Order: sequence, then structure tokens, then C-alpha cells
Amino acid sequence: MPDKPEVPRLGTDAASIAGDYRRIIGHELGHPFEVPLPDYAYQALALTLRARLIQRWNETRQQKTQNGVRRTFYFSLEYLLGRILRNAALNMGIDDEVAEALDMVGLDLEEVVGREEDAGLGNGGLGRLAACYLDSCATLALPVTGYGLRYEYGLFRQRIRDGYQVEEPDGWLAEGYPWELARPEFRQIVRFGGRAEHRVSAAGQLRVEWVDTEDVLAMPYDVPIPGYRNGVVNTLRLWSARATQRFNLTAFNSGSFAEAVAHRHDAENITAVLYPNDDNQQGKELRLRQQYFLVAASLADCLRRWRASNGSDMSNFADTHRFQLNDTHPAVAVPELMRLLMDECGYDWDRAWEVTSSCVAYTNHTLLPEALETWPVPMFERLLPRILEIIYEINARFLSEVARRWPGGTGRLQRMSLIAEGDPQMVRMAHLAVVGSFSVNGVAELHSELVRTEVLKDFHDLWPERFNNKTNGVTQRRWLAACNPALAELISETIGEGWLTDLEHLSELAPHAEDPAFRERWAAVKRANKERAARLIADSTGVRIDTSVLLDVQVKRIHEYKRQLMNVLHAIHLYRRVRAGEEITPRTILIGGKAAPGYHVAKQIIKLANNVAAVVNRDPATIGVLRVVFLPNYSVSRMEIICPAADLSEQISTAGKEASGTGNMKFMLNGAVTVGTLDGANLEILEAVGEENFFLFGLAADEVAAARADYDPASIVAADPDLEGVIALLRSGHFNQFEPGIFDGLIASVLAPGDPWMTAAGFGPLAEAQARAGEAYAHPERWVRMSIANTAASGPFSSDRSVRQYNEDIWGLEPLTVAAQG
Ligand code: 26Q
Repeated sequence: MPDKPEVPRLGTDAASIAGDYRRIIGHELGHPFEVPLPDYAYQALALTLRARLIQRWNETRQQKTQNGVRRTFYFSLEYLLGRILRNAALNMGIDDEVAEALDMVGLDLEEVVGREEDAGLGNGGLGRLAACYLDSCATLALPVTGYGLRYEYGLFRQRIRDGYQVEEPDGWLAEGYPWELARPEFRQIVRFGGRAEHRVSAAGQLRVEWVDTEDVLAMPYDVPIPGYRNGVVNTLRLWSARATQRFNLTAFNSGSFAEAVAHRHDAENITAVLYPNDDNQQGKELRLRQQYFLVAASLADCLRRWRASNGSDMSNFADTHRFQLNDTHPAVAVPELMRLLMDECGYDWDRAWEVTSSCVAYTNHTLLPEALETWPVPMFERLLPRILEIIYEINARFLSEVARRWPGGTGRLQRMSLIAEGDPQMVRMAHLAVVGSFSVNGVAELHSELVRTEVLKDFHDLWPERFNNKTNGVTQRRWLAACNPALAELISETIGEGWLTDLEHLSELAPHAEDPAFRERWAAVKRANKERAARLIADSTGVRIDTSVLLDVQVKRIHEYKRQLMNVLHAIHLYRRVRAGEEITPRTILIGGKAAPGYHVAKQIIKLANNVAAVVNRDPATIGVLRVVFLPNYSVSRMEIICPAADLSEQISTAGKEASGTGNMKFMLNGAVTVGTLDGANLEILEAVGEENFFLFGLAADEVAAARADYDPASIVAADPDLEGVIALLRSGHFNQFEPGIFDGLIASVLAPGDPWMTAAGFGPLAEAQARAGEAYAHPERWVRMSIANTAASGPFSSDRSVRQYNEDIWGLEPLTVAAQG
């Protein structure tokens, strides 16, 4: 082992933390007296904690870089980290000390923690999953490094103006980001454009050189990822694009300084902004640049690290590296690794392919065929000519394997080709990922089955052993311990703290549902959490909600397949019942989520939700019985307040469309009951908690597919007076009195026989399930039992379980053995 630098350990008692904090705020940050203290206090406290992470970080790194240690590199275009401070303190085991230290300097922890900007480097489920997995990997002491992009602007902030979504840039770095460390010594060059030159070397080998390229500098910034009280600190390495000097000088020498400066912007644009669509609508060149930039910089970094300790001997490289691709977004890793091995390390094709296809594994996250990523061949050709050549060669060899397996007939060849015919031809990234990987997994049982039998059926026929399932999970450290301290405390007091690292312990809560005193405390915690959520809702919408009523929540990206529209139809249905003088269980319906800026229908749904909310909330008939709220700017830190408060979790996607869902798991963990369809991980939640603790409705995925053929929404509406009444009220312009016609498109989509989401078919069953939920909530004892049952059954949905399975079936890593000291 290399010499350890002799750095004294920093104290983790409250007095040491307070002392450091005072030194930093006074001597390093120079807090100017006219600026409010908490802004500086947050920075100072973050630096105080960061210093305590750094030593553990170095120790972890020393272990990992020892020879022969296999490591996994998680490649993802998105990491939705949210805030860091509270979780870093919790995982380091100094959360109480930090609170006490702040007390000593006269500050309130909540207030200081609230100053941190969310790191919103992701759109939704896929990005948050990556963040949960990093937390679990560190907690399981697995040598896993995340690679991603340091977007200057994360996911846009959403404001609601006149009921419409307005996007604003997310300048999360404006005040400096204390959790990152620049590592200029590890910068890399990434090349674009140019052309491939082929020649035969003196030894008779074909050598390819990629020349006349435009180069961009990749600057790494490291974010520490601490495990839960085990001394491990892993790394998330985020690349930032900079113009290179060389690039600059070429243009300068040819006399065009202005162009040189303009080109700098081209280079630096690469990591300027996260693409805000969470499906693949437009094939923008900048997005492909982002993907290659991430992959090229990260693989070059791995090669650099390898060479530093192994020189040019690559023989063990395959055995010590695993690359997990978070969807197809980093799938260019396959041809790029081939390029590095052949063009830079002198491997021949077969050896390079052997290495590549035993290192790369691919996770699929989608069931919507239109969301499968493809790129125009001409764009690839222009941007990455050498990479395209390699893709062609992979394809030629792959197709001849297919032809050997299924002689005759071109249908299969065409379907499976990495290149889709057409004008222009398109590169199919999912096919590239499958062909180049030794493992392909879906993210819930149902989803993985549909991947095998539908999405990638031909590939499953060819390589069935490659396919597997890894049901998603969420980290209970963030999604229970940190975000719901009162419930965490009650749970730990009841069953001990084992659940923090083994969520299956939660099943020990089940018998306590029989204890009235326990139920009473459980209900009191929920009530207090609702008060906290009510403050957030009032602050951001002006609407005051009654915390004694059923809180019914749907927060997630806005998508037609997630059927927020159906939820709004149900809200209108309840509104009609109230106006008709019928009695309902009082309820607040909370909807939140961002729409991709170019997704017109999703934006219409937001507008409708807001208009319905405005009409309902100002109608005196609804006082005390119905509130509808659209919560703006849904984010990780907002979910941390919402999920502990929810009573009912809406997971109502059309069956067969939601790959897994992970919000469903966060709600369940915090004691919400699900009203849901047989989709994604809902099935596994249902299985775990039992039908009596879940409001199930709607068709199964295969029934949906079968029902499509003769789907006739008009007759469904005609046969259901409730739905008919809802549609009629909508049509009458009741929710858009001064904006005639704006919802016509939405109404028509519900009535269209081709409606892929079958919203009209779902309405009746949803309303019926909601009535059951309302009825159950009216019996508090029954409800609290269901709530406890949900938390008690949420053990399987820890990301620790997911990551353990990834490791057992795909990665095969040995845990690190860092001294298990906080
Ligand atoms: C692709 C190309 C170009 C631009 C954008 C994209 C893009 C970006 C983000 C495509 C997809 C995404 C995100 C997808 C996503 O979040 N999927 C969700 O993943 C979760 C974690 O597995 C699942 O729980 C959800 O069911 C799934 O919808």
C-alpha cells in the first residue's frame, strides 16, 4: 500500500464541528455583516462536513486502486442528487452532533439545510435511481464509481403563470457548489469530427488514426458519496466541458480571434444544460455530443488509471472493469471501448470484442417503443466518423451471426440490425447496447418480462441467458431516515435501527399494528408531516389545506401514459358529487410535476389541473370537503416533504407502460396506501402488501393489449353517467370561462378510439377504487392499520436489495474493507 499521508483526523464531536464552522465562516469565507447569516452558514457548514469526508474518501480510494480489485463504473447522463448536507451528516453518523453544533452557534439546522440548492442533474425516475444506487453501493462498501456530466444548468425550474407552466433556468452553481472538488490533474481530451485514416503498419497490421478532430477538454469534478456509517466514501465524477488551448490557437493563428472565441462556446456548450425531455423526442446533435463526451472522458479516465498501475499490459483489464449503462444514453461506450482497445492499445478486433462484451452491461428503462433511442447516420458520420465505422463493423459481424442462426429470410435481419433502413438511416442504440453487453436487465418483473417478449424479443430468442430482472429500489436513508425523522424515530424505538441497513426488518412492525397506542403515535406522526406539507403548499400556492382530511397525491413527470388527466377527471367527478349535495370523504388532491417544454399535451394537462383547482377551491360548496392543488416545481427536496405526508399514492398508469416507478416505493415506505394499476413495480408492491392493503383497479397489461382492438370510448361514456357528467362539465367551459376552447384537444383525446392510454376505460374503475379508499379513510383505525402494513411490507423496495442483486448477478465485486468507523 502507498504511504498514507499523515493527516490528523478531524473531530466529529459537536464542539469540534462548531469550532471549525466558526473558523471557516470567519477566516475563510469572510462573511460580510450586511448579508444574512444563513446563506454563509450553509456554505461554512458544508465545508466543515466536506473536510470530514475527505480523509475517509482518500482511504477508500487507496483500497480501490489496489491491483486486482474489480470495480464497477456506473455510466449515466443523469444524477438527481437533491440536497447533500443532511444525508452526508446522517451517513457519517454525525447528524446529532451537527444539530448540536449549530445550536451552539445559535442557528437552526432546518433553516441552514434549506439553503442548499438541489443538484437537479436529472429529469425524474432514471436520474433519481442512479442517485439511490450510489448511496446503496457506498453503504454496501462496493467499489462503484459514478460517471456523469456537470451540467451548468440542471432541470429547469417550473413556475405556474395563469395556470400554465413557465420554465426558468436552474442556476444551481451560482453561489458555488461546496460538495465538489475540481480534479484538473485528471482532465481528458475528447475528440469530435475529423476523419478516420486507414493504413497498414510496417508489421502488416491495419492501423486507424482519427485525425483533424475538434478537441474539447473534459474537466472532472468529484462529489463524495459516503456510505452509511462504514467509513466508505465513493466518488461521483462529473465532467465539465472546456475549450482546449490547441483548439483556440488554430483559429487564432489563421487570424480569426472572434471565431476562436465563438468556438470556445461551442465546446463549452456541451455541458451547458440538461435536456429536459424524459423520452427521446428530438435527435438533437448536442445531445449526442453530450453522450459521447461523457463516455469518452470516462473510459479514457479508466484507461489512464489502469495504465498508471499496469502500464501497457491490458491482460486483466476485462476482469477488473464493469460498466453499467443507465439506459442507452451512454451506449456509445460499446464502440468507444472498441476504439480505445484497437486504435490506442493495438488490439485486434476479436480480442477487443472479447474485452468489451465482457465488461458492459445495459439497463433498459422503457416500454414505449417510440422512446427507444435512435440517431441519424449522417449526424453520427459527421460527429463521430470513427465510431460509426466501428458500429458498422459490429453490425456486419452481428448480422452474420443472426444469419447463421436463422438461415434464409431477411425480416429478422432487418428487425435486428443496428441500422434502421430509411431516409436517413438511423443507428438503433438499444440494439447496439444489447449486442455489446453480457447482461441486459429491466427494472421490474413485469417490465423485464415485456422486454423479453416484446421490446427486445428477437434478441431474447438469440441470447436468452443475457436477459434478467433487477427490480428498482430506493434508499431508505434518504427516503425515510432523513426525510421523515419522526417516523424513523418511532420505528427505531419499536424495532431497533437494523432497518437502516436491512430494510426487511420493517416487517417486524406488522404486529404493532394491533397496539392502539402505537397506532395513535403512527397517526400523530402522519398528522405532523401533513402540517409540514401544508406549510409548503400554502407558501407555494396560497391554498390552505385541512390536515385532518385524506391527502391524495400524484407527483411525477407529466406524461399521458401516467394519466394525470384521468386523475383530474376524478377530481371533477368528486366536485360534481359535492355540488350535487352528496357526501364524500373529505379529501385534498395534490398533483405536481414538470412537463417537457416541448410536450404540448402534457402542458395542457398542467393547465387543466390548475384551472380545475382554481374553480373547485373558490366554490363555497367545497369548503371542508374538497381541495385540489397543483404544486409547482416538483423536485427531490419537495418530494422529501410530500411523501412523508401522503395518505394515498396514485400510481395509475396504463398497464404495460410504466417500466417500474420508484415514487410508488417512496410513498409506501412512508406509510401511504396505493391506489394503482397492475403496472411496473406496483405488481410487486401489491404482492408484498396484499390486496386488502392496496386499492387495485383496471386491466392487466395483456388485457389492455387485447381491449385495444375494439376500444370505443364513446360507448363507455354513454354507459357511465358519472363520466358523461364530467365530460359535459368540461365541455361546458366551466373550467375555462374566459379561455374558450383551450381544453378541446384534451377532451377529444379521451374520446378518441385510438387513445393509447385508454383514459375513458380507466375512469370508472379508478372512481370505484377511490370510493373504496375514501370509505377506508373514514375509519381511522382501519386506515392506520393499512398504513402500518404498507411500511411494514416495503422491505423489498430498498435500493440496497437492488444493488446487492446487481452485484451478485452482474458485477461480482468484493466489498471494500475500510475500517468501519463512521
Ligand atoms: C433520451 C435521448 C435524448 C434526450 C433525452 C432522452 C431521455 C432522457 C431521460 C430519455 C429518457 C429519460 C428518462 C427516463 C426515465 O426516467 N425512465 C423511468 O426510469 C425509472 C427508473 O427505472 C422507472 O421507474 C420509470 O418507470 C421510467 O419511466
